[in-house]
Amino acid sequence: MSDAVQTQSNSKFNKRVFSGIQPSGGLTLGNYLGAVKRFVQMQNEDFETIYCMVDLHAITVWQDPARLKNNTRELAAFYIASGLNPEKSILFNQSAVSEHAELGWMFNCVARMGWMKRMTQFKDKAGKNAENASLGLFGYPALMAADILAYHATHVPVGDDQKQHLELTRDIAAKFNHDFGVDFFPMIDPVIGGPAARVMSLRDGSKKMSKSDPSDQSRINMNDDADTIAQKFRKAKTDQDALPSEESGLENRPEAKNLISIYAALGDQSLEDVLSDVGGKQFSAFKPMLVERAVETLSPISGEMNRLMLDVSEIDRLLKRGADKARAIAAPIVQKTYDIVGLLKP
Ligand code: AQP
Repeated sequence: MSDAVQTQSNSKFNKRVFSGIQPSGGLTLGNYLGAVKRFVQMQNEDFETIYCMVDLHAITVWQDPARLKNNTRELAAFYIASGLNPEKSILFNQSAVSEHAELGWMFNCVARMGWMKRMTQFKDKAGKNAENASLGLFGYPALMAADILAYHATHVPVGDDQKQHLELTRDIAAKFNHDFGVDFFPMIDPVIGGPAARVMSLRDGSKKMSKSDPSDQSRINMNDDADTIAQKFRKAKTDQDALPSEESGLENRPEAKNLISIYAALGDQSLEDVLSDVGGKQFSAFKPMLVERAVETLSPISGEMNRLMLDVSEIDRLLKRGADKARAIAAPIVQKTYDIVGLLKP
């Protein structure tokens, strides 16, 4: 679809942001820099913002039930501790608003098998055992499209790994609008970019930092203490050379690029600015600077998360209020979708 058509099609929609994170246990610096930091920025700009704990996505792989509940509350605490304000943003868990699952089903009937088969995340997550993966994991991107489009959201901030899923969301919206002859769902704008769009593993600069990586040394967890953060960065894989003064000098140096990118993102700097400061330094001099910046940012967040987790009934209360607000937006949109599709729903 051309940009002109896209703008015209979206002009009737309010500027509304939707995004989410799975409460599948363990939050990483990748989730913070790639997603939540941007969630906070957009909350403080000219957008209506809706942020979700996508628990229905989490159960596409096995979750221990008691832990899932705890992880959902912990993710809510992470959002709030990172700067999301429940008075400004709508914060809630996905399963509390049944419109997600309802629209997800309708989108299962719009999305094509061939589209789903091309999703690299399914291939990565299912691995060699795809026959044994859940049907939910395969259909995940259709539910993700429903999460976004149930709110007629226009902007979706995510890490780079979600780009393909957002393209599929646009495909689903376009096919739905075309098949039913309507201009009902917006063509979303992915909000991806900046130095931390893809934070890489500390052990292997070609792999994404991920909460499910078997090596805890590969990631900074949001609840790591200062000593652990220092020890992980000290041991992070690097090369022998000094840091370059220009971005072109980071080519074919994925580990160096990753550490510089993390440092830049933590300090809201561009790669260029950072390199003009640290170019020529050895890693032994740069890593302590990185540790200091990381601890300065992460320690207050993890301290506040721990404090919030002392009162889970307050978190539950906030989530319920968020779900009520979310439902008030999604319900009429999903009701109208039933009508467009021809389903009788009084
Ligand atoms: N390494 C990363 N760099 C940048 N952004 C990242 N995100 C995750 N990892 C990175 C972004 O965080 C948001 C929520 O991700 P998620 O937890 O719902 O799912 P995920 O992308 O599958 O994250 P993980 O850590 O890789 O989980 P597992 O290990 O369970 O698969 C998204 O916006 C994502 O881009």
